[in-house]
Amino acid sequence: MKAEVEAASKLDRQLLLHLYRTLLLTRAVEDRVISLYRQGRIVGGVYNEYGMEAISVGVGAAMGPEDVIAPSHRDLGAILQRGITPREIMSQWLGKLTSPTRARDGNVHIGKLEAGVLAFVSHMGASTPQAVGAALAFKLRGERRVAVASFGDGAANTGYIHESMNLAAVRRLPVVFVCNNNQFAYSTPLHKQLAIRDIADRSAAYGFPGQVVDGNDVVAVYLAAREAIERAREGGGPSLIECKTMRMHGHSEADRAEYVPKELLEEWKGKDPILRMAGRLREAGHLDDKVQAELDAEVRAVVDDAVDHAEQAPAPQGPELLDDVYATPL
Ligand SMILES: Cc1ncc(C[n+]2csc(CCOP(=O)(O)OP(=O)(O)O)c2C)c(N)n1
Repeated sequence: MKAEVEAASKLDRQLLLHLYRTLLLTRAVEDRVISLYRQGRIVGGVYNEYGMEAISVGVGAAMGPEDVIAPSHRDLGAILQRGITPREIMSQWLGKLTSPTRARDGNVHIGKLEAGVLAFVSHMGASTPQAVGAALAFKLRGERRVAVASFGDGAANTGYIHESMNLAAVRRLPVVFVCNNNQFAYSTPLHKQLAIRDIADRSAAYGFPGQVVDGNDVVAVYLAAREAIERAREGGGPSLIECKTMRMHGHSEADRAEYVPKELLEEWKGKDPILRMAGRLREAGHLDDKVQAELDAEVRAVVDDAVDHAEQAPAPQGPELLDDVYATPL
């Protein structure tokens, strides 16, 4: 805890409270999505980053306004900070026309180019070449922009990601690879998918820096991401950040995850990123009961508003299905 407080003291109160509020908002949005799903109001699978929020929140906060992210299915904290609103997120889950995909999907396949969010590709690993492609374009155009590629420990073992890392290294591209290592790829535990301890070690084989970060410590993630993003922006090339964490829910909300040892979940419950950040903020004198109550009320109001908005938003009628599928003939 002492080291955490010291690291946090390097950041100003406003930024620390922004990180904390975004952690709270991310969890509140996802809690509501889960309850809507359990009420049968969401069709399809529900995936979330419960207990892993520090990764997407820390990375999202470190990105610049012109940067882009190719997110994974557990990156809501970053997506919210790119300016995709809770209203749009709820519209997406409820399959409404006000969602970024305009009701073409009621799931995590969210993307909005204007916000720098490349649409999530369902095939594990396949989003990463998109980030590398964006980074190549930034470099060729001489733009000081950075692409972030975010993926899980399972996706890390796909060919896509190896090829992406190699190309990024050879061309010294402004891309930051962020791996959320939550110890399971669906039901496959780490020891059945990796023969090494740290995925971060692979970066040395490609020729760029890699580091392991405590993925439940939002300040540690933020500081590592900020350093990597700035290095990339200054022409220093790619890097890999492996954030160690634990998937606290099932792979999706339909998965009871009975294959995960109960003791492991108990152990990680004590490392909850929101409770940890709250403790640190209180210790530094930035948070008390009053500020906490204000934040809770504000976040609840934002989520209530998002659900009301999405419920009242128009649903697709059918003809919209062909919008954006065919080019308009000249
Ligand atoms: C190529 C491919 N194989 C399998 C799947 C089905 N699938 C979706 S998510 C997932 C687990 C991914 O694990 P990981 O990359 O560690 O991410 P996590 O879900 O743990 O965040 C699987 C097997 C898929 N979408 N794409």
